[in-house]
Amino acid sequence: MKTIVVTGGTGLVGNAIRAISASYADYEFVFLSSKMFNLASLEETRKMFRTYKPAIVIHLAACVGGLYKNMNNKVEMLEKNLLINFNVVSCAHEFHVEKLVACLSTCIFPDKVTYPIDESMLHNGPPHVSNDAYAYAKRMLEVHCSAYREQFGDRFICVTPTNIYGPHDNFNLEDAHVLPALIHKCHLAKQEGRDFVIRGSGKPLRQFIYSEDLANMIMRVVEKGEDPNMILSVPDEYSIKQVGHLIAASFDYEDRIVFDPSFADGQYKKTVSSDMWTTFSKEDPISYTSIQNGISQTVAWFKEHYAESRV
Ligand code: NAP
Ligand code: GFB
Repeated sequence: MKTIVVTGGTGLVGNAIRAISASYADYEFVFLSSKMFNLASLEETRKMFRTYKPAIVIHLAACVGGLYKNMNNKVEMLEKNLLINFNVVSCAHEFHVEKLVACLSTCIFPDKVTYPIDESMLHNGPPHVSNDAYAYAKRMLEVHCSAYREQFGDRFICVTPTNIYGPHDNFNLEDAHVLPALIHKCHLAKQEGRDFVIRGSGKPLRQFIYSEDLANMIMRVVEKGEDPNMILSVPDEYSIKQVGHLIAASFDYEDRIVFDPSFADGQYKKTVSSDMWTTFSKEDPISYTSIQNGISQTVAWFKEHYAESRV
């Protein structure tokens, strides 16, 4: 039986892979946390590879956050991610890993671009200024994987998800991505009978993928994918305002929804194409969870796990 090590196994995406792992009986899964091994340390990363000798690595571990965490912590977003990625990729080669699937993000594509964005456009210009530190660290991860592929023939490939949401997310009001942040805010507004405040204009557009759908897509790529990089997204795009109203509906919140333009909007949109995935999965396409369904499942999880979740 082959061992799959999932770095970042205790996060939003890691827990989604754990939730579906029982249906992949040919593999033994190991889900890592930073408390088990700090992958920003080369020594600890080597120790991890020596301990598990993985055949396959799904590399999710990263310093992650929403727009405001990215804008206010650029040094940490750059340095931690450069260190973690350098250690994992170089050790994957040193320990003869058969396949590495590393995770990028659609926010790393150029800001000035023709839409929809596709995989070939990755290095065609600077990313949006709000997350450039994180974006360049992720671009170097793609370059690093590509260098090992070209020089040694290693099967090191990348996937590029769009905005992800679901159970086990980070719901911290400052650091979270928009969807979990608004779920937390609406919960508090409902409890305390206050306005539900959405930051910015509410106009920007995003594509949101439910974590468990993404987990199934990543496992497909682990089993059958060989493309250097593949975007993993959903066709539909929603404004922040629309998402705010869907969340309010999930809480039966009927009071005032207000927008605070004193906060940044970030990138207006980063619309991506799913053509490569559609071709790759045409024999057995996956069905996506609707955003209404995904939000209500995430709200239900949040209410049940509020005490122990990241808030
Ligand atoms: P997350 O919920 O914040 O989880 C991050 C994971 O990385 C946790 O398991 C954490 O371990 C681990 N980690 C952080 N620093 C580490 C270190 N120094 N050493 C070892 N492990 C460390 O992140 P996520 O949202 O699941 O993101 C997973 C991947 O998807 C990331 O590569 C991210 O860039 C990418 N992505 C995310 C989104 C999104 O919307 N969330 C969108 C596109 C791409 P602890 O639990 O111990 O802290
Ligand atoms: O998910 P998010 O934080 O990041 O979404 P990005 C930001 C959008 O949501 C902006 C609006 O237009 C914000 O104005 N928004 C409204 C809020 N209220 C809130 C709130 O309370 N919290 C947050 N966070 N946003 C990220 C990148 O970009 O995309 C990351 O910075 C990562 O690196 C992630 O790649 C997937 O979608 O703008």
